[in-house]
Amino acid sequence: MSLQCGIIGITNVGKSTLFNCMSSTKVETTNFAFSSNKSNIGVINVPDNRLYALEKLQPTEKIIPATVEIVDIPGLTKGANQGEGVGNKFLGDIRNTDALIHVLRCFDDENLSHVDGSVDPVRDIETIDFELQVQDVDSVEKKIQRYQKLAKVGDKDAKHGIEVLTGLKQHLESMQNARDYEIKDADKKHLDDLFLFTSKPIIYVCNVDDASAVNGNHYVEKVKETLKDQNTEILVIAGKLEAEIADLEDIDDRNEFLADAGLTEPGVNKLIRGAYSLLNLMSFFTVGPKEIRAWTIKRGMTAPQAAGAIHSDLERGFIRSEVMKYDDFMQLGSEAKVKEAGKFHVEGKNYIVDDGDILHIRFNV
Ligand SMILES: Nc1nc2c(ncn2[C@@H]2O[C@H](COP(=O)(O)OP(=O)(O)OP(=O)(O)O)[C@@H](O)[C@H]2O)c(=O)[nH]1
Ligand SMILES: [Mg+2]
Repeated sequence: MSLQCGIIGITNVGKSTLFNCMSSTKVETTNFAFSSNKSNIGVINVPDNRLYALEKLQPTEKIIPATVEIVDIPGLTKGANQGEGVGNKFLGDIRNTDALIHVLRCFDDENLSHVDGSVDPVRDIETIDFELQVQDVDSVEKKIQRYQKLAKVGDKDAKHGIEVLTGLKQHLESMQNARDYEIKDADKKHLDDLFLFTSKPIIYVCNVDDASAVNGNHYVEKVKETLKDQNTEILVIAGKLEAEIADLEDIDDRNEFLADAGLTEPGVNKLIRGAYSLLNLMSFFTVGPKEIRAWTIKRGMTAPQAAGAIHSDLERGFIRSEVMKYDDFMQLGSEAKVKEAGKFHVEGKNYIVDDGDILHIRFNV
């Protein structure tokens, strides 16, 4: 399942720094604007404490977490839509992603200049949004033109499509994002093939100074105020601090460092889980003495489709799936106890898998 979440933002706001906290492949971070000149993909483990809790009940040889692909994309700048900075080239990389993490500089640092002269995350949101909205208006206009040709020869669906898209165009031109455009489900088909930038689900990350890791700062307050009516999540992460923590080899050192900063887990863990869920992904588990493993599926997938995530043979030859809920297993302590309590289920082809289900697939090929 290669869905990707892209990290976007102005140059020098800490995108690569955050990427490095998540990924074991490291990329260069520098003080220079536009230091990244290509996008980098990281296959990143999704932190899930349930795997370690399961291991306490079922000792195992190895634990294999789910993964998610995150792409570190070089910074955009004003005029990217006209080829300014390194911008244009990377709009294509953003287009290819399925969800976005928008990093905002919310820290002061005299030694690190901001390309637009001052630290102002609200202006930065507007700058990036504008670049993406301009692209989206362009896509929408092109589709309206195609519909106009069809409407001329009497296509009613196209006529209605023009109304929907014209509304969307006005919405974009008033500097709003497609994801906040209210639209009937039946009308979504007019937008679906456009892959608009501003309709991608998004998380904002306020990259703050160490002291603001827990409670944020005045920049974060402004960001929250600006985004209050938008359909999005906002995370506060102290990027530089987290990079130092991620560099520590020893787990006890890391925990001590985190505790000193007032954190119970790295902020990037929340970010990775957020990206996973933004992509509409979730995990089911297989549990045994050889391995305990989290498998990735899209929300709403059936048991045979989930079986297919393990191996295509399991989907093809699917007979049934034995299902235990994670919470039942943890509470009751063993498969036998789950059975005794009548909570062990045998499910067929139409079963929709839940996040955290422990599955055993029966198949025959
Ligand atoms: N003080 C401070 N500096 C930071 C923080 N996060 C990143 N930096 C510094 O900011 C500079 C730029 O960071 P990068 O991660 O390379 O920025 P980027 O957003 O990837 O930049 P481009 O790739 O050029 O778009 C580096 O010198 C980082 O050490 C932070 O939270 N606080
Ligand atoms: Mg970078």
